[in-house]
Amino acid sequence: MGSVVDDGKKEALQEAHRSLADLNPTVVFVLGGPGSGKGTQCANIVEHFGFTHLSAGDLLRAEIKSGSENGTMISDMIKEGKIVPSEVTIKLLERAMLENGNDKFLIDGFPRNEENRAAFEDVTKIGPSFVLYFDCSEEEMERRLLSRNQGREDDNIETIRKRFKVFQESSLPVIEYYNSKGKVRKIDAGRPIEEVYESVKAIFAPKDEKVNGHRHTLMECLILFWMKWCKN
Ligand code: UP5
Ligand code: MG
Repeated sequence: MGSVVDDGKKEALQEAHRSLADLNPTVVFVLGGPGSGKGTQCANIVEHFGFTHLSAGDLLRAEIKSGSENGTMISDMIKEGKIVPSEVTIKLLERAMLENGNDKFLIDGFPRNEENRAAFEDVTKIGPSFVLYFDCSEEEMERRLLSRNQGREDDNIETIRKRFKVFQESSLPVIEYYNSKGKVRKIDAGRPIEEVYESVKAIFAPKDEKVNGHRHTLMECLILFWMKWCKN
């Protein structure tokens, strides 16, 4: 039998899962190797398309700073480039989504392995609308990370190499999984920031504004059909 505190925690968690399922938000997973530009491009998308950006890495770093009971474990894992247990990350993502109240989220840097992916879908009952995948060479990503200078503990050459290995071995299979479901939108992220964003924009822009500047709306099609019909 669990303690009263444990039972209380369990109930609160179940309540969070239910509320999130009721909210049924639109979710886009933003994936790509370390330094591929996920955070940079998410900031652009937020500005123009009304999404809320949730970086799983930022949430974990905030959890360390808050002095939570999991802080030391998270910090040790990030220093080693390892993937923090799904339970911890999903709880942080759920809480951030519920507190925010928007119904459109960019989830950046998650899911990072098959277990993350399956657990998120199982717990939240939410699947992504699509997956934005920033494809970039390791050489370019390494250059970017080593010149970032934001004091991140994992931006040293030893940890960067470990992060690359984990991305290859654990995260790429997640992208392949979603690719097999036709959900991946792959972007060449090795180009300058503005060029990458042009490709990103084309994916998020409403279909009516896409394709050589003009595509007829349903109403325009009906009017054109009616005019043609009247002529005949
Ligand atoms: N930059 C960006 N785009 C550029 C461009 N096109 N041309 C030139 N420069 C460009 O960009 C990195 C740097 O490159 C910046 O200086 C930027 O100006 C420049 P950024 O947008 O920050 O890239 P991003 O892909 O977000 O890189 P980041 O380092 O954040 O990626 P990671 O996936 O490694 O980091 P994250 O914070 O997601 O995770 C860190 C760790 O947390 C993981 O290794 C893991 O240990 C842990 N974690 C989990 O365990 N579980 C999770 O679910 C998430 C994280
Ligand atoms: Mg980032």
